[in-house]
Amino acid sequence: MLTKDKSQLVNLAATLRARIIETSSKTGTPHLGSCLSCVDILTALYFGVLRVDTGNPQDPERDRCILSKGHGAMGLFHVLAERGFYPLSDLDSYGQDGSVFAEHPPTPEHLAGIEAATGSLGHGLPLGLGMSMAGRIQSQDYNVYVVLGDGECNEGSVWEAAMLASAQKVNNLCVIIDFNKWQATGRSQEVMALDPLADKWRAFGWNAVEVDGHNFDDLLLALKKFPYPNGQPTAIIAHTIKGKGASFMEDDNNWHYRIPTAEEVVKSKIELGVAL
Ligand SMILES: Cc1ncc(C[n+]2csc(CCOP(=O)(O)OP(=O)(O)O)c2C)c(N)n1
Repeated sequence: MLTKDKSQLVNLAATLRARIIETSSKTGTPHLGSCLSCVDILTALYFGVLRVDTGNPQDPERDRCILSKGHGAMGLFHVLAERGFYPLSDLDSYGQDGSVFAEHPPTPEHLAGIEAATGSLGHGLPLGLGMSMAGRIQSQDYNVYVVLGDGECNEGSVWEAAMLASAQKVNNLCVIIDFNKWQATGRSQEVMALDPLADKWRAFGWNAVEVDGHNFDDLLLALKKFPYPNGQPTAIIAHTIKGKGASFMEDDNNWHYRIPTAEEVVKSKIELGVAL
């Protein structure tokens, strides 16, 4: 875990957003809105909570973090580069033929810091649950964090794993839901209603809290309260805005697929206060 104060985290997240927007523009790759909504969640995890060692990325005692909404890989790759898993310049090959930085999904065989190949939605939580149970069986003291999309919560496998996790009292497992209220083709509430989301997790036997997913005080408080002494797994429902960081992308689901022009990159950087 690295310790940074709140203003450092805010500045870091702005820089990461600018880099992500630039990568999308330069490489012509989509899912920008999806990446931007979970930047603060990933920043809080990797710079405030996770016990990972970039010098020993396979340390058996490391915390595990799975970005289950694998289409947000471009965001995760930038966070991992900043955290020191590889040089930022390596990301120049992102999304190109033969690159280990595959647009969708990340693969653990090729890249330090990636715990699971995700991208087909609904698999991160079952995988994370298996890792949590393995840790308990092997008496290893690590935590497992799984970042889910809200649309991803339409997948039945999410709820099957949720049921098993509480039945097994797996308390070293934490889900963070990037609740940006959109999925690829529309409003999550209209495609398949999720409300009341926190109560659904509670009904499945989980601790559930709701936070502002762009507020580091909120995020870190919730993340640091986990694991809870009642022995149950924890769901943090992080209310977020798709496209967060560039006013003209925020809450506009066109940015699930749209690629920013060079002018839009400049405009975003000005708004983010990041040097051009
Ligand atoms: C099993 C599966 N079905 C469909 C898709 C196609 N898909 C890619 S992103 C996406 C939307 C996911 O919405 P959400 O989890 O809310 O993520 P957001 O992009 O809104 O952050 C879908 C359906 C997929 N990747 N996997």
